[in-house]
Amino acid sequence: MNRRKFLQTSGLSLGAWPLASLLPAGARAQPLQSAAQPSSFPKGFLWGSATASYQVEGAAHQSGRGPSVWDTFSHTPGKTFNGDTGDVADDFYHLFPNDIKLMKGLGLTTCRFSVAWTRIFPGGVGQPNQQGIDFYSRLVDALLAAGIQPYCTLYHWDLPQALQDRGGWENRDTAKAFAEYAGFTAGALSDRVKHFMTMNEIRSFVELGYEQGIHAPGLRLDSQRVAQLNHYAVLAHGMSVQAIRAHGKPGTKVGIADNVQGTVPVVEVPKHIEAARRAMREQNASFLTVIEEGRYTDLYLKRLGANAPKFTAEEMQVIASPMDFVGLNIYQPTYIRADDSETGYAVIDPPSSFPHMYSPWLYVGPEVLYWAPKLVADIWKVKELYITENGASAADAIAPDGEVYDSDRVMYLRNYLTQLHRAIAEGVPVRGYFLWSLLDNFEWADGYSKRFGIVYVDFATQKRTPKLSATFYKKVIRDNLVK
Ligand code: GBH
Repeated sequence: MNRRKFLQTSGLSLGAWPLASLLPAGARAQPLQSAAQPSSFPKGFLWGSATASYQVEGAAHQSGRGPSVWDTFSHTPGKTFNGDTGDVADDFYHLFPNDIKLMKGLGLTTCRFSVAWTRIFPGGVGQPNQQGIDFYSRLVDALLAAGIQPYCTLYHWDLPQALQDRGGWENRDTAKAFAEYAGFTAGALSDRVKHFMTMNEIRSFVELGYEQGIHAPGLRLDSQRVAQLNHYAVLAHGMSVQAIRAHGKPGTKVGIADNVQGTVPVVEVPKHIEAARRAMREQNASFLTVIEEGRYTDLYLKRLGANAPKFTAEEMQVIASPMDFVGLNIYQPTYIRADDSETGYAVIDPPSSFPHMYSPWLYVGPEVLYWAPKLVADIWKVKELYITENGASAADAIAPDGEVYDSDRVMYLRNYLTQLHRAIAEGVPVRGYFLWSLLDNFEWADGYSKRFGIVYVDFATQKRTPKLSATFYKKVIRDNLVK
C-alpha cells in the first residue's frame, strides 16, 4: 500500500500527508494507532436486505398474477431439488407486514425487493392488472411507514411465460415489452420509490437459463444464439433505463443489480492487481463492460468469431444509456494472476481444499467485497455504488433451545463487511449494503435445500426465527461498524 492509500485507510485526511512526511520517524508512527480504531461506516450508510418476487412471495395464482417461466420450470419434474416450487415460498405476499416489523426490529434502513412482471402484465404485454400494482403499492407504503427506503428491481428472472412462448429473450420484441413494463411500473411507484434497478444478474438468467439449462426456461442453446439473446438482454436493460427516465417522477434514480465476476488479485502486488483490473473488463465483457462502455471488447468479439452477436451502432448507444448508480451482487471471488497470454491474466480455479459455504459454489473470499467495488469504481468512474446482494448459505438447524447458531454465516459476514469497510475507507463510493437475505427462501434450482436467511423459516408453518446472524447484523447496524 502506498503512503497516500495508507493514510486514507487510517482515516487521516489526504492533506495531512505532506506534513506527516516532514515529521521525525517517531512522530510518523501515528497512523498505525489510528488504523487500530474501530471501523465506522459513513453516517447515513444504508443497511438493508434483498429479496426477489418468486423466491419469497408465494400467492402464485392470486389477484390476477400470470404464469412466469419459473412456474413452468419448477413444476416440470426433475428441474428443482425435491420438485420444490415457489407456489407458497415465504408467503410474503400475505405476511409482509409482519416481515417488515422484523426488518424494523433489526434496524434496517432499506429493503430491496423485486416486482413480478406477471403481477403487473399477466401476459407480459397488454392491459395492466390493477391488483398487482396495488400489492406493490401497499408494500412500498408499509416500508416507508417503517422508515425503510424501498429499492425496486424490475426483473429478477420471472419472465412472463407468454413471452417465452414467443421466444423469450431470443426475441427482440421481449426487450421492447420489458421497457414498456418497466416504464409503466416506475410511473406507478416513483412517487414513493426513488431507486429502480432494471435487472438482476443478466449473466445468470442468460447462462443458467438459456445455455446450461439449469434455470428457467431450461434451454441449452449454442453459443451464437446465447450471444445474440445476451445482446437483446443488455439492450432491454438500456431501453428500460430510458423508459424509466421517461415515465418516472423527477428525481428517480436508475441502476442495475449486476453479478460482476468479482476479480481479486491473488496477491496484492502491482502485476496481479493490473491483471485483476484487465480481467474485470474482459470477464464481464457482455454485461457490465458493454453497459458502461457501449461496445463489446475486441477480445470478446475475437473469442466469439462467427458466433458474435449482430448489433447496430444505435443499439450500442441504447445499451450504454447512462445510469445513476451501479449495484453489485457479490458472493464468491474469482482469483486472478498475471500471465503473458493475450489477455494478460489467468483465472485460478479454486483448489479442491478451498473453503466454501453450504452451496458448493460459494467459496469464501472476503477480499472480493473490497476489490469488486474498488475496480468497478476505478475503471468506469462510477460515483454511486451499492452492494445489492451479499450473503451465504449455511446448514442451519434449530438447536434444542430453539435458537439457530449459524456461527459460520456470522464469520462470513464479519469478514466480508470488514473488507467492504476497507474499500469505503479508501473512498470507494459505496452507499449501502443489502444482505441476501432476510428470510430463508426458494433458492431456485436448489429449492428449499439451501438457506440464505438471517431469519430461519419453517416452511410448513411459516414461523420465523431470527438466527445468531440476525443478532450480529442488528449490532453492526446499531453501531454502524463491524467488530
Ligand atoms: C444470486 O445469484 C441471486 O440474485 C439470488 O436470487 C440468489 O438467491 C442468491 O444469489 C443466492 O444464490 O449451481 O454451481 O451452477 C448469485 C449468483 C449464479 C450463484 C449461479 C449460483 C449457480 C452455480 N449465482 N450460481 S451452480
